[in-house]
This record gives sequence, structure tokens and C-alpha cells, in this order.
Amino acid sequence: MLYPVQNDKRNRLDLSGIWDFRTDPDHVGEAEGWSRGLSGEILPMAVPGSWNEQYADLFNYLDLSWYVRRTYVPSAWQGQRVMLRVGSAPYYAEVYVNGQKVGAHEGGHLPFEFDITDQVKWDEENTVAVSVENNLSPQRVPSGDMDSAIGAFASFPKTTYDFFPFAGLHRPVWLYSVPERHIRDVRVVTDLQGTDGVVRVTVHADAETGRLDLGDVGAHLTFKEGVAEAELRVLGARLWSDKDPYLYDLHVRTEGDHYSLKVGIRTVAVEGGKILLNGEPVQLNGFGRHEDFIASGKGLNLPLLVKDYQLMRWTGANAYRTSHYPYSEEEMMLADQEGFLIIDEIPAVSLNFENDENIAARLRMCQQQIEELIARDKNHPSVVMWCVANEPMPGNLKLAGAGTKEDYQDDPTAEKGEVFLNTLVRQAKDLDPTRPVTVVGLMGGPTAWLAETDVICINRYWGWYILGGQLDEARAGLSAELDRLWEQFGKPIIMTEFGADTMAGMHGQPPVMWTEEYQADYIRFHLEEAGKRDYVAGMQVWNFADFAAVQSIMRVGGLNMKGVFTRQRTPKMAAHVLREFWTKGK
Ligand code: BDP
Repeated sequence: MLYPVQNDKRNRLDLSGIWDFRTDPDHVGEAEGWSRGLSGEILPMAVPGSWNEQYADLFNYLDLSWYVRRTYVPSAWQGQRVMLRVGSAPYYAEVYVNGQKVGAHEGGHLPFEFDITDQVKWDEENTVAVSVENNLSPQRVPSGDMDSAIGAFASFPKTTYDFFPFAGLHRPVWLYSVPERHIRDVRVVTDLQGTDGVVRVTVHADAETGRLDLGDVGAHLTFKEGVAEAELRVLGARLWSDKDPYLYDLHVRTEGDHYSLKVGIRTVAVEGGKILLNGEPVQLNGFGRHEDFIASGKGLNLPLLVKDYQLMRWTGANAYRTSHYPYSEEEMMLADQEGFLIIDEIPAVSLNFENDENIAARLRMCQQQIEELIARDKNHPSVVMWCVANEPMPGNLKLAGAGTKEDYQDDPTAEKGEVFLNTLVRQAKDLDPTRPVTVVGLMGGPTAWLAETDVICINRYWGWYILGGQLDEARAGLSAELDRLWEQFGKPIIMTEFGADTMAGMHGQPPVMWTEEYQADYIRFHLEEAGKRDYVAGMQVWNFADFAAVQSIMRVGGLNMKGVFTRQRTPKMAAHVLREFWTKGK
């Protein structure tokens, strides 16, 4: 799937703006023809955006809702294929044009599109309607509405994770047009030979011949059954890296079509305890994050993107993980441009393996998400790793355990989880053999679940969920565990989460939990211990900023407060500690 572009052959019309909106708790909208226009209690609703943040009354509403917008389609587009593309609509969406259903999509955070050429009216306004619901269900990924979340983790809404399950049209809805005979897909893989960059391009198109151009290098394309391949050699290439994120413009032209994209020439590899970018060891230091902000919720918010990148750079970070779902394509493009190294994650957070029917449904969804994510993000130089699950959960978790086979010998979910996760890891490797693949492991979870991954990614809360208030003991626990994992796997380790909830403005001497001093000391000891170990290939703090959480006794004021910035993006003391470590010598 290609990101729509505006150029000499293609057109794009952004339908972002204020749409008509109405909730449909009784599910009568389809029968009553709401797809042709809403009546009754219509609310103005911004797209992109989450409805939960725009109206207090809708804060906890996750059920069916309708969005409707009218638009002309420019007559200059006649003769082209017209597509309707939705950037993200968690969780299940149906799309209508002029009252006719053109398709449906399941799963949030990934784009989908339909060819609506036959539905378009050229001389009058067209009605675009999207119905969306984000009901929580054990068969969805991520899952919800399950009884397993009890005790301290019981939350409202009833999720299996702590971030708020925002709903709505979170990314732009576009109309775009392509020539009748068009380029369907482009895949770019880059390699290095000495100082030369090798750019291998595969183009899928309805065409006989075509051309590639990248700077002053070009190649002819000859299509066979809709596919053409060519290799470009860039002598003395300027490589893409976090320090110099240089991008080349690649133009693909066929008889009737033209598509261009940015290409970063770089390689990623794993060797022993190191991650290599262009053959040199690199550290992935930064954050776990969320798409989350006041008023926009999980909606694409461009000024916020730019600001967040600026703040991450200020700390000295060069990496982050798209915890716990794919982020917007605009975000990925900014990462290419700004030189961030991304661990790109599907929405598989807190998978569990307890009911065979649910397991099968979740596996199907995870496989779809991996396919859609790799199709979407495969050409971004910033994406250096795929992550196919965050904190899969054994039935009988040994929170502070070592996660050995013996620890889990009486837990049947250990085996089921292993089969499930290995299936995902292998799928990602098959679809993209050029990037490492990981699973982010839960504290105390079975370490066997990480065995097939290329990089050992671990979330650990030494000094928070265990040994809270006891930073010396926590430091010893962390150190011993890091060394044990290195001994067990001999692969690079990234701490993809470690963090302490901190109420901005709360101080203490001695530094007790929840104070800014505690978070600062907590982060400091983690970075010190990591710095002593060559095999630690990155430290990613949980979280970049405070974010909206489901309500529970664990989350003050509806927020997870492990951010080193507040939700409004003011720094806590810990942000300065990161800056001290990560900008040293820069
Ligand atoms: C980890 C999860 C993350 C949570 C975090 C926390 O991966 O989504 O927000 O813990 O509890 O278990 O703060």
C-alpha cells in the first residue's frame, strides 16, 4: 500500500475538518439510512481526533458511531480511479459512499482504502459516511472485556492494558486518484558495497515499461506480469543514519503514472551483543510513547508531532518504540527526516493464551496486522525493527521470577504462548528478511518466548512494581537479571520500558515514590547500570510523556504519570537526567 501523494499524475483531497457525528448505541443507523446523511442529534466532530476527548459525555462511549461528510470530487479527476482512504479507525469501521457500502475494516491504527470510482457522482456533492465502534472484546487485538484483569489492574473501561481506548477517526480521511493503469506498490531495499549504496527496487504496476531515477542514477524497468525489478548503484553514497538522516528522492515512472518517495540508504544488522547501523554499533536510546494529547486524543496532531520530536532531541534521544500500536505515517516520515530509529509495533499488547477460540481469533488478527504494518512501513529507513507483541502474559505470572522453563512447567499457557509468538516472529521475518524482529517481554514472563527474536527487548520495573522505594536493592536485581539474560541469549538487550509514576511538582528529600527526585534517581541508576554493559543496545524510558489511562487505583487523575514530560509537555527533573546522559560528549 502506497501513501497517497499529490503530483503531476495523481491527486489527493484531504477530508479532514468538522464532520457530522452521531452515536448509534441501538445500532439502527444502517437500517435507517444514516449513511446518506444524519438527522436528529448531530454533533460537530473534528477529524482527525478521538470523540472521547471532544465531548465529556462521550468520554467512556466506545460503541457504534457515525461520521458523515459531503464533498465534491474535482471533475479533473474523471478518467482516473478514485480511492477513499481512512488512515486509522479503531476498531471496526464500515465505509459508505452515497449510501452504498464500499467496504469494512477490522483493527485500529492501520490504513485501509476502497476503490469508489463506480460510486462517485461527478456533477453533485457526494456523501461519505463511516461507522466506527471500538467495543472491547476478548477476540480482538488488543483484547478487552475479560475477567482476567482483576485486583489492582481492574479498570474502567475494562481493558487488558492501561492506555485509554480512544475511538474515532484518528487519522485523515482522503480521496485520491490514480491513473487507470497505475503503480500499485514500490518496495525499496538498500545495501552497502564498500562505499557504494545499492538500492534494489521492486515495482508492482499495470505497465509495460518504466523508469527509476534517484539523484543522477537511473534504470529502465521492464514489467513481467505486473512486476519489475531494478538495482541502482549510488557511488560514494551518503548514508542515512540517526546522525545524518540523508534522504534521496526516488522517482518511479511508468507509461501513465508517477510515484516518488524518500529513500535512506542504510543497513541494519545484529551481531553478538550489538545492533549495527551501516556496520557500526548503535544505541537505541529514547522512549516508549503514546499517541495521546489533550483534546485530540489519539488523533493526528501535527504541531504536537513536531514538538515531541524537538523535545526528544533535546533529551538526546535517537530512538523510540511505537508502543503499543503503529503510529501515523506522518510520524514515520518525520522519523526518516529527523533520524530517529524506530521499533515498529503491532497492536498486540497484553496477549494471553487461555481460551483456544480467543487465541485463534487473536492469532488471525495479529497476522493481519503484521501484514498490514509491513506493507505500510517497509520503505522507511527509520524503521529498524519489527515488534510483534508487547508483554504477552502467561496465565500464572511470576512477576519477579527468572522466567525459566521450571518456573512455568505447570502453566499450559507457556507452551501455547511460545507457539503463538514464534508464529508471529517467523511471519515478520518471512515478510521482511532485512530487519530484526522482536517480542517485548514482560517482567517475570517466560524467557523462552523471546528465544526466536533477534534482539532481547524487556520491560522491567525494578524499583517500581517490585522493590518500590528500595533503589539499591532494585539496582542489584536489575544488574543480576541483565547479566543472566545476556548469558542465556548472547544477543543485544534493549530495555524497552522502565519507569516510575511521578506527580509533576511533587518533591521529597528523602526521595520517595511519586516525587520527581525518585524518578530522577530511578532513571539514573538504570542508565548507569546499562552503561557498564556493552550488550545493552538501548534504554527506552517508560514513558516520554504522561498519558491518558483507563481509570483504576493505579492511575491518578486518569493518567499514567511515568512520563518524563507531563501530558502538556513540561519537563520533570528526570528529563534533565536523560539530557545529561544522552548529550554527553555531543
Ligand atoms: C507495562 C505496559 C505499559 C504500561 C506500563 C505501566 O507495557 O503499557 O503503561 O507497564 O504500568 O506493563 O506503566
